[in-house]
Amino acid sequence: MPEQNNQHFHAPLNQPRALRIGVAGPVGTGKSSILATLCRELAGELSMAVVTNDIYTDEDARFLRSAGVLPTERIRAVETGACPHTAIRDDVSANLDAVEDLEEAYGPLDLVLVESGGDNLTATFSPALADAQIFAIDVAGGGDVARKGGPGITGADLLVINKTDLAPHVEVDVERMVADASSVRDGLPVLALSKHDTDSVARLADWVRSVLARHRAGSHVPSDPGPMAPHSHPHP
Ligand SMILES: Nc1nc2c(ncn2[C@@H]2O[C@H](COP(=O)(O)OP(=O)(O)OP(=O)(O)O)[C@@H](O)[C@H]2O)c(=O)[nH]1
Ligand SMILES: [Mg+2]
Repeated sequence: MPEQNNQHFHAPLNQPRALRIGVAGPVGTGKSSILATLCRELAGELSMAVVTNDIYTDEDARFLRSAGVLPTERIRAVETGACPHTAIRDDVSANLDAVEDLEEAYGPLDLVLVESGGDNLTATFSPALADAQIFAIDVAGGGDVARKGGPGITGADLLVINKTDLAPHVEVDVERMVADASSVRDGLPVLALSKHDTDSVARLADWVRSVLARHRAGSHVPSDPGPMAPHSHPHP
């Protein structure tokens, strides 16, 4: 999709930079689909760009470009070459470069979405990269995932329990899963989502609008869900 005439897109003059929202979660829980959904819902009212992270490929960026939800040049891929959490938490410079390049090329932007590579339950964004973060789990991973905890489940700004349309096929009680998640989140929101359920998609878009409103008002404070569990990497 070629760059459109986006003259009607503009960020308020007093807005220093776009809101950066990170989307993290285990492999295959629907992160790219969430980005595609948000682009579909919001690109008509907000000036947006996207950064994806993959370990070895630019698969997610290609998926989003082919979905036609944003002008292709507004979708950048970072190939992390290492565990995804490294690039969203330990050394965010490649991601920050990509976000800043997009802002310079197409700014002023309202919203930049950053997709983490699929990682484990403990990977979260550094607040130096993401102003707010969504953590995605899905019903297909099992109803007990919400009880397993980890900083994304307990502390992300929004926890998405995704693919609720599949719940009957995998014998998961969505209400129970939402209740389990809510009980460890100390009042933070939990959203049961399916890309096929327009009401849930509208709630997701409204959540982003509400964070953006707070960001623009200067009242949104990025919070850190916490670091990942202790682990080590072998070095060559
Ligand atoms: N039924 C159903 N399938 C979904 C939904 N959201 C995503 N999927 C499917 O789940 C699969 C994985 O979705 P992706 O969006 O690629 O997941 P991801 O988390 O980005 O995957 P990685 O980047 O590889 O970790 C795809 O086949 C999607 O079509 C949903 O709401 N319902
Ligand atoms: Mg993906």
